Amino acid sequence: MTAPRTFHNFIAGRWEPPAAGQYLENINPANQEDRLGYFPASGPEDIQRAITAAAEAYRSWRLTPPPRRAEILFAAGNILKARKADFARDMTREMGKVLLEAGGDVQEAIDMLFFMAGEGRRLYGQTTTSELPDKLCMTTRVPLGVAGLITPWNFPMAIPSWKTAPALICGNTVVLKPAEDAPLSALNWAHALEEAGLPAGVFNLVMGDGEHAGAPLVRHPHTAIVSFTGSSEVGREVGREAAAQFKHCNLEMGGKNAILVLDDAPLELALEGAIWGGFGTSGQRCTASSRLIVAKGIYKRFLDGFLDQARRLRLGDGLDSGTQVGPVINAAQLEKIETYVRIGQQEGARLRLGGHRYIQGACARGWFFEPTVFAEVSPRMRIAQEEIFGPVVSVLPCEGLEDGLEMANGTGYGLSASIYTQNLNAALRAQRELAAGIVYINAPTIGAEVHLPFGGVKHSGNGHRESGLATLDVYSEWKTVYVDFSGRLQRAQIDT
Ligand code: UN1
Repeated sequence: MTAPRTFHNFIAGRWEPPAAGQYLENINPANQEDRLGYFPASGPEDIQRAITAAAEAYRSWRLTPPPRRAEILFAAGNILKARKADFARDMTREMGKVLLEAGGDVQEAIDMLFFMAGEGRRLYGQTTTSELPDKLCMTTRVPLGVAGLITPWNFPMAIPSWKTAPALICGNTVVLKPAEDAPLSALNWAHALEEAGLPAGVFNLVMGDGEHAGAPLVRHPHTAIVSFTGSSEVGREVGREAAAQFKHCNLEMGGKNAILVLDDAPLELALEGAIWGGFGTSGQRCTASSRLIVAKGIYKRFLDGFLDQARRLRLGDGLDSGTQVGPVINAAQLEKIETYVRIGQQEGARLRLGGHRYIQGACARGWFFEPTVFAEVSPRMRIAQEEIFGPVVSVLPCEGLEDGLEMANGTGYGLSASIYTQNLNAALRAQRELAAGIVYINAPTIGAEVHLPFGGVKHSGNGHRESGLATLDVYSEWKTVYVDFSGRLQRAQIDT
């Protein structure tokens, strides 16, 4: 174990201490004795400096040809590839997910860099005809200015990459405020961009909490776009503030994602998917499969199998190769999960597995919670409606496809959803009817790829998408250009 170090913000190409000299300690959630170091507890003054630097850098970055911007993103992708193992280790230490998944998180950032770098030579617009002679019409994407990005701790490199890479390729400059529970991965991300040769001020990193660093970033009149991933409650505040100033605003929020298992589902496949979707990242994904809606003909066999597999999951430090489920992020999250377990019991759901903190052996030094399964959950119960963000899965019996779809759609959220069936008609009906931004067929509710749109309906989002080409619409806007080479005044709609 290394001695705690002190880390700094990255502003205008320099690593700088926070103005007020305050720091937050970053602790390994699997072992509170393992302290990763002190990271800036920044405030409005630091945010102001970063926005000033980003606004200054924007003047030349916006005019840098996109293929040149792309070269830097490609270089950053190669740096991440070379350091993937180290960055994954840092990630597991700071937020707990098992090493294999942390490697996937870094990989997602690599994928995003390469995908968006490719866009540097596309960023296609439209060229079209005119209703008038000797006239050409076209559209181009233009950047917005300074992008304020606020990211969560559960995908601490992937989500910063989802926002940073498209913002940069479109020609914006960036101020990133990562979650205070996982600043080291954001710092590694910043190092990769710096080493890749990004000009000073194009990307700035300001660490700290939401209240003191995040809110000033959203409120500042010079952030032209704000992009936030986190809870729906905070998202609502961000959206309000952005709306008041007519800023572009991208919100990615919670989920209460359902897997629908029909009677004809391939049982082993469905079980494997439900375990991975429910307990991967200790259930701390916005796409976690937190509800299993199971048709009555398969309910008993499915539940028995699920309990059996969940019981055998190995908890521990994510750095140990045998570990399948790591800790949860912090003590507050542990308490929140405990509260929901009590709520579920009071509501009359049957607690069939887990329900307690896990304090065996070395796990006593961390924030672990047993994989927890509630059965006979009914759709209106709070444990079937509210996002818990922990290793807690609710199993709901249903009659079949129609009933199951109604239950799946019966929450305020709509991020991802899934169905297991071998019936083609049922699968295709489900993909149409499921009220979710992402639908999986014969796979769990997690596993999105960077070249496809990611985001949800209802309280899970605000109509935008991250990833895929759709994200370009968040970080640019269209300019429509009419070129009249007739040499005379031509009046649209009139001179026909
Ligand atoms: C999240 O659920 O918080 O789809 C993000 C996935 C990942 C991203 C998940 N690629 O599982």
